[in-house]
Amino acid sequence: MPNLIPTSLAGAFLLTVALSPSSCVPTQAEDQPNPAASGILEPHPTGGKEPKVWSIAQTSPGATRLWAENCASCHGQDGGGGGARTLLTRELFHQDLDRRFFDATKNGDPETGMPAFGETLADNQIWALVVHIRELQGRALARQGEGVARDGLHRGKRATFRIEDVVTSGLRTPWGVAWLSDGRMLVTNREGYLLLVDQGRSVKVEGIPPTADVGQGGLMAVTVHPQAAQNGWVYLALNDRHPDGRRSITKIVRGKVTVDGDQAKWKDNQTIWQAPEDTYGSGPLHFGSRIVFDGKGHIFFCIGERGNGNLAQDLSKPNGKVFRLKDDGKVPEDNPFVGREGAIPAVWSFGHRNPQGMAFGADGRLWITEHGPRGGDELNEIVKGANYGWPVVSFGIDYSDAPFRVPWPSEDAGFTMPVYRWIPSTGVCGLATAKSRQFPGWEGDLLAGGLAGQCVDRIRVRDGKFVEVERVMSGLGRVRDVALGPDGLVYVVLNTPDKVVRLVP
Ligand code: HEC
Ligand SMILES: [Ca+2]
Repeated sequence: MPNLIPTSLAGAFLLTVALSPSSCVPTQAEDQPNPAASGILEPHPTGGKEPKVWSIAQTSPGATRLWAENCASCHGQDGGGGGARTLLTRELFHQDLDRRFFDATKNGDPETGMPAFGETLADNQIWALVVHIRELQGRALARQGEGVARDGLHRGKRATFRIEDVVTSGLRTPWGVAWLSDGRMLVTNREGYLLLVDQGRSVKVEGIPPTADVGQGGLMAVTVHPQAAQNGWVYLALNDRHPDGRRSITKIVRGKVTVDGDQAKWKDNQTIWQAPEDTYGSGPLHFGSRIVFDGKGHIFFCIGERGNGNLAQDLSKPNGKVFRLKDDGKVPEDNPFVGREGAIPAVWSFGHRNPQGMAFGADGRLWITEHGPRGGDELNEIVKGANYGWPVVSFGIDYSDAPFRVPWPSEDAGFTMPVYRWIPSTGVCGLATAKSRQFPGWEGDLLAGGLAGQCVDRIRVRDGKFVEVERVMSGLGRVRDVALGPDGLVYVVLNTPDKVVRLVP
């Protein structure tokens, strides 16, 4: 049943949203503002069945004010306690307690004296308070020097390494790295050029297709075919400009890099995937886009929702999707939406916000990191045909501090939940799997870069479940990509300063 609408919240207007798959917000034109981003979602008519509902306050004070007015009297302004025990402990920071915190705030606990707020606060306001607690904890618990070198050495829990510069000039917002079969490194630069790096010297690869350098988009992923020694194919994800000059979207191409003396050239260019013409968009946000091979003749790639959250739920739009194709661009017949009317047949999974990292794990599972709103960054295991929930559910709140959603779907919504979520956010970006004799202590762990967080987090997952997280590097710049080199070293692509470094054990 819908929650009671509290009268005590001056000026707050509440709306209940049924979380069933059909509550997916209606599609809208690419150029309109994103209602999900502003926290406004169309109410869903509660059909015949009575679905579980979360109450959503459409307008609300920010989480900081909600905390000051409702919670600080007992928990302290900073969460350190007073009338209650401190919330600022490592044990209470664990993601497994998200639901316990939400339920405690909503339902209270007569035994401890924690009052119930389910009658006076909407569910998304309660969740915003949990995010606020996590942000207070994050600030208080940030270990001084975590991930930072002392005497030039990073001493982590399972590895000790130093950081070495690899490329320090000629880069402008470097985005991705990959290695040709002869060991030479390719680096994409977002504004639209590809560099070939050979023993510290770099040359531009001439003749790659033009890139639209728009906001967060431009030349993005570079990936080399696993059989490149035989076939030479290099794949690029680039922002392709529509002939109208105003709109653009990610396109996947492949070509071969040939070297002649001091010159490097892009040859035999082929388009592997191009979006339907009417889906090119003008927004500057959330492009994705990474490319990985599964070793079975397929590529997987991803595209962000371009600031239009609703389109992530629309299978006829490329926004907010993971795609799967044969390496030559043909659609595999066993893709989940082949034959579904209106659906783009290359789609493999949907309901994503901004997937900017992608990697196969040591056990063959496919992982993406998804840049969420404030507090909603996610690590997701990608499963055929699954819906990852954006923008209907989210762990994040609005950047303005306003409540947004509740993270959990109703029992029947069928959303796939993240295996790990970052609260506070790191601006999660590139992702790699540590499969290297150089880092035996990290074997099989995921290495996730963070932009705003300027960090690399090592995440251990086993059998698809979260085990532990450690910040292994921090404070050297915005981390755009993490990759494993052919030498077994971990390469990190930094922005501001723009450079490529590597971790040497
Ligand atoms: C009247 C005092 C009081 C107020 C007001 C209050 N709390 Fe509490 N809260 C407590 C006490 C007492 C506990 C039990 C913890 C303890 O043993 O100190 C508690 C426990 C909690 C817990 C559970 C921690 C755990 O270990 O699971 C959460 C989460 C929490 N409060 C959040 C809030 C939020 C959010 C608000 C504001 C909406 C709030 N509290 C307002 C007194 C209060
Ligand atoms: Ca999600």
